[in-house]
Amino acid sequence: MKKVEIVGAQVDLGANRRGVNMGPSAIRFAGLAERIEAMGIESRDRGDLIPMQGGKSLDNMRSYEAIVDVDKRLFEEVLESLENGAVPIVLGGDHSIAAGSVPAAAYHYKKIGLIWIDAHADFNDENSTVTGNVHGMPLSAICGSGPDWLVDYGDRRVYVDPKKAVIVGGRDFDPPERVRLKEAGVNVFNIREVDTHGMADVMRRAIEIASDGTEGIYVSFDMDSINPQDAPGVVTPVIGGLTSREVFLACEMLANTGKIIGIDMVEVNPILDERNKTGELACSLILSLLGEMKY
Ligand SMILES: [Mn+2]
Repeated sequence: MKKVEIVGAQVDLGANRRGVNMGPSAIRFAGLAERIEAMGIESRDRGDLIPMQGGKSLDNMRSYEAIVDVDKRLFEEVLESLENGAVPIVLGGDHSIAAGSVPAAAYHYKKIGLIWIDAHADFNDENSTVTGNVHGMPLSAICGSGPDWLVDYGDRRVYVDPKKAVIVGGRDFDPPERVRLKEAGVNVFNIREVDTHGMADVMRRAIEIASDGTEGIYVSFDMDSINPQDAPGVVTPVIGGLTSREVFLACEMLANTGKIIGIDMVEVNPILDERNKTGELACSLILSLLGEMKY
């Protein structure tokens, strides 16, 4: 990897707890740019996107107008980075921002693999959602299962083939999500697969699926995939998560493929964090995805 471009998305409207809009600062404070430069990778910071004030809301799609607006701007930022020949690194923000970043990569490369490391499936639409929180919908929208208004890029809309999308570390899916995931054909390696077969085996299979017939792999990393003891600063913590060593291994294996075309690092909530522990871990995982090796 020769060149990266960092963009922050200060979005916390997709979740029901505020504060995750400060995630980009927390990850930058952990020394992101300095450590990338130390690896000899050229980096440029494109700054942060800030959501509009107000905007329309519905019970089953909270703050949808502001979220769609910021995702449209993020789409353009990510697309420009890709056109510059860089790997975009998107700092969230809640996971609703992936509906801006991933479709830009799908439009640019046409056929992409997607690895979604997350405790949740984020595979609801406006009918199946219980909470109305848009951060529970992006993967579904990206894969063409709706809500379509979340990925409305006109003639530039390219869905990710759900058969090339892989969820790793899932452990808190809503019952309707399980049905919808199956119908769509998304690949799921839940936490039990990791327990039973180990992260190395799970990632080998996940990478195989996401690389097969694609131009590269987009990695969308939700920090709530990790055990709350290691990553307490997240919006929706779920006990019994991946260990920090397991996620480092996943990132190192992804780096080794040389196929990473874009990265989201989302759901870091500094208000709920302990001395920026989660921000620092998120920063180190990005470095790991870029190929940093300290042993
Ligand atoms: Mn998520």
